[in-house]
Amino acid sequence: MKNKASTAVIVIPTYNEADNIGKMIDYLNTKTFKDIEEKKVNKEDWDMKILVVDGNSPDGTGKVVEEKAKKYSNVFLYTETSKDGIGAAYLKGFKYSMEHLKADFVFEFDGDFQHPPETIPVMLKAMEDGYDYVIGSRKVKGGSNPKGWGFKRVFFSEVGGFVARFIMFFPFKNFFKVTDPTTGLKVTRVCGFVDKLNLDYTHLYTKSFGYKLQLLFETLKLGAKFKEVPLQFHVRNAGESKIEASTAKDIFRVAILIRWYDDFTQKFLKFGTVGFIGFLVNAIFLNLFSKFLNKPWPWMFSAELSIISNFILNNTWTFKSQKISAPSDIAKKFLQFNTSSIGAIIIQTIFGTIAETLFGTDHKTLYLAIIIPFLILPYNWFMYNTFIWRKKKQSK
Ligand SMILES: Nc1nc2c(ncn2[C@@H]2O[C@H](COP(=O)(O)OP(=O)(O)OP(=O)(O)O)[C@@H](O)[C@H]2O)c(=O)[nH]1
Ligand SMILES: [Mg+2]
Repeated sequence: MKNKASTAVIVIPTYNEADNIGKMIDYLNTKTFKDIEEKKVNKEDWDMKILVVDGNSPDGTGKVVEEKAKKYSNVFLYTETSKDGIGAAYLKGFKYSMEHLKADFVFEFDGDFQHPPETIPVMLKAMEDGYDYVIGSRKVKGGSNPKGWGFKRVFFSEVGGFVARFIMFFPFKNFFKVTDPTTGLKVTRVCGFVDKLNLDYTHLYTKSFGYKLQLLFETLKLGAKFKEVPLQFHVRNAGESKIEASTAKDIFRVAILIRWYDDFTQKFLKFGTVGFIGFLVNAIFLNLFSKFLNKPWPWMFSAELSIISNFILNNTWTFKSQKISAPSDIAKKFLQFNTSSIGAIIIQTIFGTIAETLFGTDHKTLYLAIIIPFLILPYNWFMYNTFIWRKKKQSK
């Protein structure tokens, strides 16, 4: 039995692209989609559609698309009231593709011939292989920047891309996997990914080009199986560039906002702050108890007090989303927390006592300042995330 063909919608935002869009629609339909049909690169059947999201261009782009829609039944036009930013245009396009065009996959694609149409079948092939999110990268082998780009544009693209990558992902695995975060050529699986994204464009940090970073980050966060294919990026065929002068600044701002507001970052920063408060509690009581108790007791008791402080602050702040509030649960969790913290108390008491024995009792706070970040913090982060405030597994 033949499998049902999947639908892929090539979403093309346009603003004053009258000299390009007609040629692009013809090219896609007569050449690219024919190649796909003839399975030059692909194995499966594809139902290919084109959706142009036009920012009500004054140059008649919409008219050109309307004419083409009469000629080809797979061409659709969505006209915005006015130019609203490329990010907003894409989200409107995604929504329309899902609601009206039965999209299984959506492409982000430029209509000015900067993205070679020949890359489309290659990207679909990756989707056939089970990927959820495939982007065209100028940085992998076989990919390239346009020959005609001046130094300034290359510089901004290279440095901007790297800085964005660094801010958003370093030091985690996506930093190494995503080589070209500002690329414009992408395809995303709808089921489980586009349909899980927030497509209300008012949630974007920017409606302009920087939305690329936000969508990239959010899609990867959904656990998309991701791949890059080489992109030979060209200079535009005709018409004027719409790249805004503020793009570089905007990309930088968006990358920072994405990283800052990410749950993990917030949790980590709060964890650090709570840890620091815990350290202060620990240090104050270590010194206080040392006035009337002999080692190892001050180490042990002050550690216990910092553990109580950490539990309260982490439960009400750092891990608020997984907060435990019923009194019996709190008691249970606190006991569990304390049990898992016994390791921390033991580590601290042993190393503190050893340090005092070897180097004298004058520098207790210094010993503590070394023991906590290097031994206790990694131990706690692991224990908290693995046992205490472990996220419940979400069923897919
Ligand atoms: N609907 C809509 N389309 C836009 C908007 N801004 C840009 N576009 C289109 O989106 C495509 C990609 O835009 P950009 O990559 O930002 O800029 P560009 O004009 O292609 O820049 P060059 O690389 O110099 O060609 C272009 O073909 C534009 O016509 C917008 O606000 N609304
Ligand atoms: Mg362009």
